[in-house]
Amino acid sequence: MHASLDFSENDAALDQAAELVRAAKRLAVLTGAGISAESGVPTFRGAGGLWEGHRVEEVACPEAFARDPLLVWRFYNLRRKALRTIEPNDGHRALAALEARLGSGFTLITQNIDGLHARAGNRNVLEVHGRLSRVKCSRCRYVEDRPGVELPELPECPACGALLRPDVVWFGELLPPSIWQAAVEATTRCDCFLVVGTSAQVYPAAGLIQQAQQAGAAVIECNTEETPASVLADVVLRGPSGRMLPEVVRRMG
Ligand code: BV8
Ligand code: ZN
Repeated sequence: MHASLDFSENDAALDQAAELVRAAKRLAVLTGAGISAESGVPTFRGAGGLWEGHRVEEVACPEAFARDPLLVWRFYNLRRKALRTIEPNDGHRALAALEARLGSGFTLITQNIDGLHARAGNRNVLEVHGRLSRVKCSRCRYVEDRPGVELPELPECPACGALLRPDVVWFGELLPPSIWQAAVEATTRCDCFLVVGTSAQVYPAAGLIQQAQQAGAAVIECNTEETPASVLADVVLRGPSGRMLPEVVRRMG
């Protein structure tokens, strides 16, 4: 539904954001489920904290997988199937345009596991919570990435026969150390930090926003709602990223 967009209540903020991004030597971006909402991917919070009828903390954790691997696999297979029909939206494409423009001065840190940033053309993407299309063995080091393929209900490792699991970071699990390190480094070195579509409730990712601000970066938030990040932001773009981000890029000239 692309009604003719009235930017009036965001006009000044959009100009300020365009100015800050244009002046940035190093831009770091943190995205959450909200940037994929306009691609039809349900957000965690939007459904009242439910994903396909489950409280995500109850299915996205090692204990749930140990207790009921079938339930967890059904939850993830549903989302893997959805990956086949979703496409990047204009918000993803605006971030790809920013990377094309800024080159190595651009770092994209995403909490999303839908792979849409890579499909939109971004190359330097730090997937701090893993990737839904990738599975790994729960025992040996076997890993495979077969996007769009729905796995049998309880997939077994071809190398050792143990259960395969989604290669995503569950609650209570560590983020991949080298990816997390790169995310922290990009955050503390950037002079502009753009946070898009995250409720800023899941740590340690949400902590990057404060780290950017304390490192002296200008913080821009794009979100349809108020979040804990809003008070940390120098500029707030209160609207859908699929419309706000392309407008920032347009105003950069
Ligand atoms: C760790 C992969 C520990 C799985 C995910 C108590 C206090 C503080 C922290 C904790 C605590 N208890 C436990 C913790 C730690 C825990 C945590 O933070 N819990 C939260 C719930 C309190 N964190 C962890 O467990 C992390 N690991 O801490 O390890 C440790 C330490 C040492 C040694 C060993 C262990 C691991 C966290 C990663 C969990 N995995 N995902 C999967 O996806 O299935 S997190 C998952 O939820 C998503 O990946 C995503 O990151 C998160 C949802 O957050 P958002 O992306 O922000 O999405 P959300 O729906 O919430 O918000 C959407 C936003 O978009 C909204 O603001 C909305 O307004 C906006 N929006 C909507 N539409 C649009 C829009 N904006 C713009 N445009 C639109 N169109
Ligand atoms: Zn194995």
